[in-house]
Amino acid sequence: MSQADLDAYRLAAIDELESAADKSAIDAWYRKHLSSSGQANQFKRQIGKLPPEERRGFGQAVNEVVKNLQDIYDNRHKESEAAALAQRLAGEKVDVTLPSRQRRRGGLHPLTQTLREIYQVFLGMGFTVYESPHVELDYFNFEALNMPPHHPARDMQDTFYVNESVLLRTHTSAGQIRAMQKLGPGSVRVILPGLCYRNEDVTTRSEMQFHQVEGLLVGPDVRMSDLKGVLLQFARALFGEDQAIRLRGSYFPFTEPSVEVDIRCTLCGGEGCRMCKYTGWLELLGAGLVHPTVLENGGYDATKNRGIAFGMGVERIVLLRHGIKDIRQFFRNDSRFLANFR
Ligand code: FA5
Repeated sequence: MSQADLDAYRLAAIDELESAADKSAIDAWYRKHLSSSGQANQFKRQIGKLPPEERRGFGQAVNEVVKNLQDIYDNRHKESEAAALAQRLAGEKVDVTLPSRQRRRGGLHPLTQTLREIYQVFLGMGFTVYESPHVELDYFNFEALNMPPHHPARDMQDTFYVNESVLLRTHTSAGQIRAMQKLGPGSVRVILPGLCYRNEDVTTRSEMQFHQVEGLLVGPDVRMSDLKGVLLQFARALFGEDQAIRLRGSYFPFTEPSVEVDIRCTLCGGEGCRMCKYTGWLELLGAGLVHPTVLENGGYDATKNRGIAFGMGVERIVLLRHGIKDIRQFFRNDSRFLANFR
């Protein structure tokens, strides 16, 4: 092993390092030459085999070669790290002058907005929300509500039947008996919201599917004045503090007495206009004292308990609140219509 071999090795190793194209080639070069089992270290092992007078000079020469290669490697390694970083940053370049992309904001459907307000009003009066099935038994939708088979009042609600005993609920009153049976005497103060279905012609005021919110309050001391108080507070919360309501006698098989509840016309303030057909009043909902038969079907002793119940159509309320003329807009999903309510 001579000085000349050492020089030749050094130059070849430097050439090899310069032609290493990327980080992994540089790492491989390091393992081949400078690691403990690398070629440069093998020269050190040769030193002991030389005649004693040559050892020192050759040892120094080997050390210089190893140091020289290590320095060149360190530089090359730093360069390759810097190049990799520069390449990564180039890929992440952000053009801060680009105009931002327009985001299209969504919003709550007007029905959802009003439904949530209705929940808030009744939650504030101590009611809780009770949900009941859309696909319902004839028993809960009609029979338990004092409408046995062939009762003429069934014709008031054109019904989608699934089979003889199963139907799509025509009103949220179908949940009344379920709530009474589930919650037990003394604790029924619930609203029952949700979609109802009727096999009706679709017009500007009627849909085949629409939302109702039912209210039901049962207890030993419940009376008609509670109904009036709850509904007056509700009307004022939704339609303004100076709202008035009016109760008119009506008929539902599941309430006795039954009433229709009107609010003062929101357009003319009661003067009379086309919207209220010059009566000064707009129909809001149906209500009454729960019929004793219905209380008994719900598991209550009708001699000791009374109940108030009401049921409102949410679409009609939203029509009134926003002056919308056509109920069909709600399910058409026209974003131009919906954008008005963001
Ligand atoms: C009922 O459904 C009774 N269950 C309400 C009730 C509950 C009375 C508790 C007494 C005690 P009615 O069929 O009138 O009643 O419907 C109530 C409301 O639902 C209507 O005032 C109306 O706002 C809404 N509604 C009824 N049919 C439709 C329809 N096809 N499209 C949109 N809304 C409707």
